[in-house]
Parts: sequence; structure tokens; C-alpha cells
Amino acid sequence: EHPNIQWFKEAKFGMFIHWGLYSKIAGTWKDSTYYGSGEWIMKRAKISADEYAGLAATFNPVGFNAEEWAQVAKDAGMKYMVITAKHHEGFAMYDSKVTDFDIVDASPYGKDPMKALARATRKRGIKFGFYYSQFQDWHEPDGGGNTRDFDKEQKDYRKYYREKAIPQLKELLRNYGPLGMIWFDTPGGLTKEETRQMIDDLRGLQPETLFSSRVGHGLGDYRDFGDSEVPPVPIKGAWESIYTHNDSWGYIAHDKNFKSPRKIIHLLANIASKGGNLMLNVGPDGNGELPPYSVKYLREVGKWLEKNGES
Ligand code: JFZ
Repeated sequence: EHPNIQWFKEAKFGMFIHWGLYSKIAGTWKDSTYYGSGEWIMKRAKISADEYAGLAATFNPVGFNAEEWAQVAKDAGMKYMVITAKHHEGFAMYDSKVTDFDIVDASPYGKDPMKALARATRKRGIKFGFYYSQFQDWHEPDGGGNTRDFDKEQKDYRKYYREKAIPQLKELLRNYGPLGMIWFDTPGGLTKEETRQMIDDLRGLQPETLFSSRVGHGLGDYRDFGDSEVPPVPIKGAWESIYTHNDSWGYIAHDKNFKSPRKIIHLLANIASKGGNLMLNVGPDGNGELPPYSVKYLREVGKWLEKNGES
């Protein structure tokens, strides 16, 4: 067991945030609309890596307000926040020196939103962590997942880990203060031994940081269930269920199917009664704004918890 797991076991409620270039596409590409998995739009709409990369030049989320996001999480009674530093699309939503395909170098926005968010959450006693897609990277010839733009036979996954994923993970562990966790996702390309080596290498930078189970090979510090899955019976050890507020992780403008405060409270109670945490996802838009229904409903959940919860 990880020596710093206790806070996580007690947290009960966290905020997940999927935010990237896909947030600006918002589920509509060249007159076709898509529903669900907005963060997979590049794949689903068959957008080439080049055309997709061009979107960065138009990404300018001037409506982003770190204090406001952190305050919504606080008001909702959430104890941690995990945001996509880099999803499968490959675009770094922070200032990365490893590549120019990041929000500071490639977009007109030109600032690092993660710096502000790390500060805003810390100020409010909320643990802050990063989602990082360590294997799938559709922008890189050697990254996992994109066999449409890049020849599968030519791929060298280890090179991708060596030259992008691991150096970026190190930037995240070095430059944003103490991290609650790194939320890895969709593992691939490494043996168990190589995964262990990567973990040891990263651990040295911040021994306190927890690693999610999707680091692969059963080597994570806590268990994540599948998307929108709650175990039928109580589970021992540290674990988390992940849900999204509407029907997509990444922002989809025409998805208004937001779970009501009542539904969220039921979910929380069901999960907490079995000993786990609920990490509930919100999808901010390409302007950097949270969906108004997420703000409204999460604050209502927080009010209920304040009246009826134990902390
Ligand atoms: C992954 C991502 O591909 C997706 O875009 C999103 O970020 C989600 C939170 O994670 O999708 C998964 C990964 C694992 C399972 C399901 C969806 N699973 O284990 O059931």
C-alpha cells in the first residue's frame, strides 16, 4: 500500500476535467455532429493529424478562470481535481519544453492554465492531479493509437516513451508543486518490467504522488473501475468510480443530458457506501468555460452535502 493513500481513501468526491483542442470542436466537424466521447473526435471524424494540429492556432480560451473552477469544486464538496494535461490527441495543455505542440507555444492563448489551476486548488485545500495519456498519442508517429496517419509497422513505442511521455511526465511532476496523483490511461507498449522502471523513475521526483491503476500491469496505487461502473458489493482498498456529468468526457455543445443533483447524490452515496470515491467529470468548452448546468448542479450537490454530509 502507498504510504500516502489515506487522504485518497477519505476523499469520497473529486472533479475530473477533460479539456483540450477537442473542446473547441465541441462535437461538430464539417457539418456532421457526433454524440459522446467528444475527446475522440479526431478519430471519429477521421481528421488527419496535420489538420487537427492546425486547430491549435485557433485555440484561445480567454474565458478560463482557474479561481472559478477551483471554487466550483470546493463548493461541490470535492476534495481533489484531475485535469487532462495531455489526452490522446497529443496536445499539451501546459507549458511543455519537450514539444511545441502545447498551449503556450502553439496557441494564441500563450499562457499556462495549469499553473493557475495548481495554485487555485492548493489555496483551497483541494488535491491537484494530472490525467496523462502515456501511450496513446495521435499526434506522434511513434505514439500509440494513430495508425491512419502513421505506419504501424514503423512505430517505436519505446522511443515515444523515452522522448515524449516520460519527459513530459517529469515536467508535470517538477513544475506544478505537490501533485495528488497522476491519472494514467489506456496503457500499452511496455512490458511489466519496463512499466515498473518508468514508475520508479517518476516516483523519485515526487514519492507522495499516487499513480492510477491505468498505468498498467496492476502496478497502480489505487483501483479505477471502468467508465460509469460501480462495483455491486463493498470493495477493500483504495478505489474510484468515474462518471461524467453528461454523456461525454470532452465538451459536446449539443449534449444537455446533465445528471441532476439528486442523481449525483445517489451515485455518491452508493459509491461511498462501498468504500470508494466518485470522480465526476466536467467538460469545459473551447473558450474555457464550464457548462452552466455543471456549475449549477454541482453547487446544489455541495449544499446538500453541507446539510447532510459528515464533513
Ligand atoms: C479512456 C479514454 O479513452 C477516454 O477518452 C476517457 O478519457 C476515459 C476517462 O478513459 O477510456 C476508457 C478507458 C478504460 C475503460 C473505458 C474507457 N475501461 O476500462 O472500461
